[in-house]
Amino acid sequence: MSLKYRISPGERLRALKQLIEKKGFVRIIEAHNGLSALIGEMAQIEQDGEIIEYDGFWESSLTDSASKGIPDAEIVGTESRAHTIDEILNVTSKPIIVDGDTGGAPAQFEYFVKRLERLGVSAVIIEDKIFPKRNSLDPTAKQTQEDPEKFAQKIQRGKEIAVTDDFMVISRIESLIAGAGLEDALERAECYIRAGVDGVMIHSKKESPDDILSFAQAYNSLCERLGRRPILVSVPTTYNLITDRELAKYGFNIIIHANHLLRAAHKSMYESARAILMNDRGFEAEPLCSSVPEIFSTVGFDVIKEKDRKYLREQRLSVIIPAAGKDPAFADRPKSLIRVANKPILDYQLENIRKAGLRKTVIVKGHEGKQFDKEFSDKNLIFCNNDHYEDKHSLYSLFCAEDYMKDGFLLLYSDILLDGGHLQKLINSKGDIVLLVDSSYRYHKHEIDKKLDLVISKQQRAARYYRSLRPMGLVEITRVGKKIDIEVANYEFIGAAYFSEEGAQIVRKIYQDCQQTAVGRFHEAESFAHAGVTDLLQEVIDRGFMVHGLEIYQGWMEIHSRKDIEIAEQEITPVVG
Ligand code: SPV
Ligand code: MG
Repeated sequence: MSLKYRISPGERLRALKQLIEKKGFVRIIEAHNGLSALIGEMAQIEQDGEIIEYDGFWESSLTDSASKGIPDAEIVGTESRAHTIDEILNVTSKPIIVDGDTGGAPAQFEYFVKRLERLGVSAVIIEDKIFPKRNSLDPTAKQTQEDPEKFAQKIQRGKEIAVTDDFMVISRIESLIAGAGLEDALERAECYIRAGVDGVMIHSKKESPDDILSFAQAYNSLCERLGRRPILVSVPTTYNLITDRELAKYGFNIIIHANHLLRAAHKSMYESARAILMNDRGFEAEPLCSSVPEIFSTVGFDVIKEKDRKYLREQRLSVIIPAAGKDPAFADRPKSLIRVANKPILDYQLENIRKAGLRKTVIVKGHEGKQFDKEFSDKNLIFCNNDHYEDKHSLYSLFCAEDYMKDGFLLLYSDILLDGGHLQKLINSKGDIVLLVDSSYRYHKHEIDKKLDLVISKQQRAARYYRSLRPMGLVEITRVGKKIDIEVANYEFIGAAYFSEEGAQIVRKIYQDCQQTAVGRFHEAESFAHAGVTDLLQEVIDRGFMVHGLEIYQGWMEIHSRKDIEIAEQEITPVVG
């Protein structure tokens, strides 16, 4: 899902300070490449009804080097480190703290600070050792500390380069690692605080947290004396029995789990590699590995596939507008060409169809069909003729465009104006036959001057017209038609419906079947030949197929009278916006 996590560099940079202020302490997980960072971004547990996750990343020198097969001794250069940092930033949204090793020479550190801040990194931690440092967890490596005054100067130079107050330069005190003791650590802390550092990391490789807890207590007193308390950072790799919350109680504000994802990967990789050799096949290694679909899902391959499908579907999907009928109120033209604010309704519809990403529009013409040729001959539309518009009804008209239904279609009545977003939601809804239904028909209809297409849903939701945070949802439809009692209905079908490839196949098959077999009344129609679209939909439901309703309660209007036109003209901006 790597495309999902997006944030501007500035916003991400600020987030670390904000989180510390809000929560008191933050939990940070190591990342050494895009994949480990995605795992750190997504990892979540629920505990006592609370979601717990990591607050950000530690771009570790140990794990960045190790993942390249190189020792942690300032051998991997700045360019390579910047590349890893960028890889992590590229796929995540949480703040990042970079392990700056010794920071190199002061001038190198200045350039590094400039670069990190520009990228959106929130903090850099540099350790008070002499270049080239050796990893602090090695029990036998020689650890040489830098002169504190010289180190303080490097901190100052870094601080001067940062352009925002949000970017933090944190000093890492190595006195406990180098065996110089608590006193030395505290003296250095004072020196670095006076130099303007934003935080102090106290490191230890002991299994007991006693030393760093003593430091934390003395640090709090020191800061009280100095009148400023830079945040305090701990890396509990070796003293790992103490919990993050306990460390926070001692005053630690940033707790870094510095190498676990790399060590976990290393172990599984090693064991899997051996398991294949030992068994001469991959089967035994499987339990040690994530599945390929899990990897696909983490990196967002499934999202790409879904988008490919969506765009392909949108390209192939036809919009069918049956516009053959004659409306007595506007007898001189097809309904599509009724003008609202000087523009035919069809123009508004085409604009929304385009916004929804759909390409193919099919118009079924009949009454005064020639008028389309004058106005719409150059608009890349497909026309079908309904020569029986005077004696047949909407179902027949729709099926005049049957040739364009195969890849799925969107049915749009010719006399409705609606918000483009509704079409987009309709074609993205997760149903095969989905009608756009309005839950506010009882309140909104200015004059109920025609029989409405009403809908009863399985889920009995009260009709509503008020605003609600409840997301637009799909409801299952049990009845649809004009003869439903308005008091019993839950919705009005507004005249826009989506049929997926499968949905289109279902309605076509049932239509063809009914053509052969239907006798006498057909639902609300006197015969199948005179059926409306809703009669076929009821037949689909009665045959056991699922028809859904996607609820809306505003952002559309039906044009039936001159009064409707007046209302639409007053509201035209929000209606088509
Ligand atoms: C790192 O993760 O690279 C660190 C922490 O600097 S430690 O390895 O404990 O020194
Ligand atoms: Mg390091």
